[in-house]
Amino acid sequence: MTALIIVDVQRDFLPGGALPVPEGDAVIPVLNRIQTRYPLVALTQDWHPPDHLSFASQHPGRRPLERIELDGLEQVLWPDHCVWNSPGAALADALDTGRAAAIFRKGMDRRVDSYSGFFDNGRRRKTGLAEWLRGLGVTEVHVAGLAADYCVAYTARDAAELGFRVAILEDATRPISAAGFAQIAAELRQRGVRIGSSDSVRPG
Ligand code: VGL
Ligand code: ZN
Repeated sequence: MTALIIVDVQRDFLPGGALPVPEGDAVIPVLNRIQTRYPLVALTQDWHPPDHLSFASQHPGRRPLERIELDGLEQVLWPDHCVWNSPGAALADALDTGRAAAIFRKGMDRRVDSYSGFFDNGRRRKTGLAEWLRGLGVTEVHVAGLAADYCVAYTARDAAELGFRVAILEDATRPISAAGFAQIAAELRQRGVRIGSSDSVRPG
Protein backbone atom coordinates (compact mmCIF):
# COMPACT_ATOMS: atom_id res chain seq x y z
CA MET A 1 0.00 0.00 0.00
CA THR A 2 1.10 3.54 -0.79
CA ALA A 3 0.66 6.41 1.65
CA LEU A 4 0.77 10.13 0.92
CA ILE A 5 2.76 12.07 3.51
CA ILE A 6 1.96 15.77 3.51
CA VAL A 7 4.78 17.61 5.27
CA ASP A 8 4.33 20.87 7.20
CA VAL A 9 1.71 22.65 5.09
CA GLN A 10 1.29 25.28 7.78
CA ARG A 11 0.48 28.99 7.71
CA ASP A 12 3.99 30.06 8.76
CA PHE A 13 5.47 28.42 5.65
CA LEU A 14 3.10 30.20 3.25
CA PRO A 15 3.62 33.65 1.71
CA GLY A 16 3.03 36.21 4.48
CA GLY A 17 4.03 33.71 7.20
CA ALA A 18 6.99 33.78 9.57
CA LEU A 19 9.20 31.52 7.41
CA PRO A 20 7.61 31.80 3.99
CA VAL A 21 8.52 29.31 1.30
CA PRO A 22 8.36 31.00 -2.14
CA GLU A 23 5.08 29.92 -3.84
CA GLY A 24 4.40 27.66 -0.86
CA ASP A 25 0.67 28.11 -1.34
CA ALA A 26 0.90 26.57 -4.83
CA VAL A 27 1.13 23.08 -3.31
CA ILE A 28 -2.31 23.27 -1.75
CA PRO A 29 -4.58 22.83 -4.80
CA VAL A 30 -2.38 19.98 -6.02
CA LEU A 31 -2.53 18.22 -2.66
CA ASN A 32 -6.28 18.69 -2.43
CA ARG A 33 -6.71 17.18 -5.88
CA ILE A 34 -4.43 14.14 -5.50
CA GLN A 35 -5.35 13.07 -1.97
CA THR A 36 -8.28 11.00 -3.17
CA ARG A 37 -5.88 8.72 -5.09
CA TYR A 38 -4.34 7.46 -1.85
CA PRO A 39 -5.79 4.90 0.54
CA LEU A 40 -3.86 6.53 3.38
CA VAL A 41 -2.87 10.14 4.04
CA ALA A 42 -0.74 11.33 6.96
CA LEU A 43 0.26 14.88 7.86
CA THR A 44 3.26 16.23 9.71
CA GLN A 45 3.21 19.48 11.67
CA ASP A 46 6.24 21.48 12.77
CA TRP A 47 5.45 22.24 16.43
CA HIS A 48 8.00 24.18 18.46
CA PRO A 49 8.09 25.55 21.99
CA PRO A 50 8.49 29.36 22.02
CA ASP A 51 12.13 29.04 23.13
CA HIS A 52 13.18 26.45 20.55
CA LEU A 53 16.94 26.56 19.96
CA SER A 54 16.55 26.58 16.16
CA PHE A 55 15.23 30.14 16.55
CA ALA A 56 17.84 32.85 15.95
CA SER A 57 16.03 34.85 18.67
CA GLN A 58 17.42 32.39 21.25
CA HIS A 59 21.03 33.21 20.34
CA PRO A 60 21.92 36.84 21.08
CA GLY A 61 23.79 38.44 18.18
CA ARG A 62 22.77 35.74 15.69
CA ARG A 63 20.46 36.20 12.75
CA PRO A 64 18.19 33.90 10.74
CA LEU A 65 19.95 31.73 8.15
CA GLU A 66 23.28 31.82 10.03
CA ARG A 67 24.64 28.37 10.91
CA ILE A 68 25.73 27.33 14.38
CA GLU A 69 26.59 24.12 16.15
CA LEU A 70 23.83 22.89 18.41
CA ASP A 71 24.45 19.89 20.65
CA GLY A 72 27.04 18.58 18.17
CA LEU A 73 24.89 19.10 15.07
CA GLU A 74 25.04 21.80 12.43
CA GLN A 75 21.96 23.97 12.80
CA VAL A 76 20.54 26.64 10.50
CA LEU A 77 18.98 29.40 12.57
CA TRP A 78 15.42 30.27 11.63
CA PRO A 79 13.03 33.07 12.38
CA ASP A 80 10.59 32.10 15.14
CA HIS A 81 8.02 29.88 13.41
CA CYS A 82 5.39 27.24 14.10
CA VAL A 83 5.25 28.00 17.80
CA TRP A 84 2.92 25.42 19.26
CA ASN A 85 -0.69 26.58 19.55
CA SER A 86 0.07 29.84 17.73
CA PRO A 87 -1.99 30.81 14.66
CA GLY A 88 1.10 30.41 12.44
CA ALA A 89 1.51 26.77 13.46
CA ALA A 90 -1.97 25.89 12.20
CA LEU A 91 -2.31 23.79 9.08
CA ALA A 92 -3.00 25.91 6.00
CA ASP A 93 -6.64 26.96 5.98
CA ALA A 94 -7.14 25.89 2.37
CA LEU A 95 -5.62 22.42 2.86
CA ASP A 96 -8.22 19.69 2.84
CA THR A 97 -7.42 17.65 5.96
CA GLY A 98 -10.62 15.64 6.00
CA ARG A 99 -8.98 12.48 4.66
CA ALA A 100 -5.89 12.59 6.90
CA ALA A 101 -5.72 9.56 9.19
CA ALA A 102 -3.11 11.05 11.55
CA ILE A 103 -0.99 14.10 12.25
CA PHE A 104 2.57 13.56 13.45
CA ARG A 105 4.00 16.56 15.29
CA LYS A 106 7.73 17.17 15.52
CA GLY A 107 10.18 19.70 16.91
CA MET A 108 8.85 19.81 20.46
CA ASP A 109 12.25 19.25 22.12
CA ARG A 110 13.85 22.71 22.33
CA ARG A 111 17.39 21.28 22.09
CA VAL A 112 17.11 19.56 18.73
CA ASP A 113 15.49 20.41 15.41
CA SER A 114 13.39 17.86 13.64
CA TYR A 115 13.13 18.19 9.87
CA SER A 116 12.17 14.59 9.15
CA GLY A 117 8.76 13.22 9.96
CA PHE A 118 10.49 10.08 11.30
CA PHE A 119 13.31 11.23 13.63
CA ASP A 120 14.82 14.36 15.12
CA ASN A 121 17.96 15.63 13.38
CA GLY A 122 20.18 13.80 15.88
CA ARG A 123 18.18 10.60 15.34
CA ARG A 124 17.78 10.32 19.08
CA ARG A 125 14.01 9.96 19.09
CA LYS A 126 11.43 8.53 16.75
CA THR A 127 8.04 10.07 16.07
CA GLY A 128 6.41 6.67 15.59
CA LEU A 129 5.59 7.39 11.94
CA ALA A 130 7.56 4.40 10.58
CA GLU A 131 5.93 1.95 12.96
CA TRP A 132 2.49 3.41 12.26
CA LEU A 133 2.97 3.08 8.49
CA ARG A 134 4.29 -0.48 8.76
CA GLY A 135 1.47 -1.47 11.05
CA LEU A 136 -0.98 -0.43 8.34
CA GLY A 137 0.86 -2.38 5.65
CA VAL A 138 2.47 0.58 3.89
CA THR A 139 5.48 -0.27 1.71
CA GLU A 140 5.66 2.90 -0.40
CA VAL A 141 5.38 6.57 0.53
CA HIS A 142 4.92 9.65 -1.62
CA VAL A 143 6.17 12.78 0.09
CA ALA A 144 5.05 16.35 -0.63
CA GLY A 145 4.51 19.66 1.16
CA LEU A 146 7.00 22.18 2.59
CA ALA A 147 9.82 22.80 2.39
CA ALA A 148 11.29 20.64 -0.39
CA ASP A 149 14.91 21.23 0.64
CA TYR A 150 14.38 20.66 4.36
CA CYS A 151 11.51 18.74 5.86
CA VAL A 152 10.33 17.04 2.65
CA ALA A 153 13.88 15.97 1.68
CA TYR A 154 14.74 14.72 5.18
CA THR A 155 11.48 12.79 5.41
CA ALA A 156 12.10 11.17 2.02
CA ARG A 157 15.70 10.32 2.91
CA ASP A 158 14.70 8.64 6.18
CA ALA A 159 11.82 6.78 4.55
CA ALA A 160 14.24 5.34 1.97
CA GLU A 161 16.70 4.38 4.68
CA LEU A 162 13.89 2.70 6.61
CA GLY A 163 13.16 0.50 3.60
CA PHE A 164 10.10 2.16 2.08
CA ARG A 165 9.86 2.79 -1.65
CA VAL A 166 9.90 6.57 -1.88
CA ALA A 167 8.92 9.30 -4.30
CA ILE A 168 8.81 13.09 -3.95
CA LEU A 169 5.94 14.76 -5.81
CA GLU A 170 7.66 17.71 -7.44
CA ASP A 171 4.58 19.72 -8.30
CA ALA A 172 3.28 19.35 -4.73
CA THR A 173 6.37 20.75 -3.02
CA ARG A 174 8.39 24.00 -3.10
CA PRO A 175 11.88 24.72 -1.73
CA ILE A 176 13.20 27.56 0.41
CA SER A 177 16.25 27.50 -1.93
CA ALA A 178 16.05 26.04 -5.44
CA ALA A 179 19.81 25.45 -5.47
CA GLY A 180 19.60 23.72 -2.11
CA PHE A 181 16.89 21.41 -3.38
CA ALA A 182 18.81 20.60 -6.58
CA GLN A 183 21.75 19.49 -4.47
CA ILE A 184 19.79 17.35 -2.04
CA ALA A 185 17.63 15.94 -4.88
CA ALA A 186 20.76 14.54 -6.56
CA GLU A 187 21.71 12.85 -3.30
CA LEU A 188 18.20 11.46 -2.83
CA ARG A 189 18.09 10.04 -6.37
CA GLN A 190 21.28 8.14 -5.61
CA ARG A 191 19.52 6.61 -2.64
CA GLY A 192 16.71 5.45 -4.91
CA VAL A 193 14.18 8.20 -4.25
CA ARG A 194 12.11 8.97 -7.34
CA ILE A 195 11.37 12.62 -7.98
CA GLY A 196 8.58 13.34 -10.42
CA SER A 197 5.24 15.01 -10.96
CA SER A 198 2.12 13.75 -9.22
CA ASP A 199 0.76 12.76 -12.61
CA SER A 200 3.75 10.57 -13.46
CA VAL A 201 4.24 9.09 -9.99
CA ARG A 202 1.06 7.21 -9.14
CA PRO A 203 0.28 5.19 -6.02
CA GLY A 204 1.07 1.51 -6.55
C1 VGL B 1 11.11 23.48 8.09
C2 VGL B 1 12.87 24.88 8.59
C3 VGL B 1 12.53 24.86 9.92
C4 VGL B 1 10.35 22.72 7.05
C5 VGL B 1 10.78 23.43 9.42
O1 VGL B 1 9.17 22.39 7.30
O2 VGL B 1 10.91 22.46 5.97
N1 VGL B 1 12.17 24.19 7.68
N2 VGL B 1 11.49 24.13 10.33
ZN1 ZN C 1 10.83 24.29 12.34
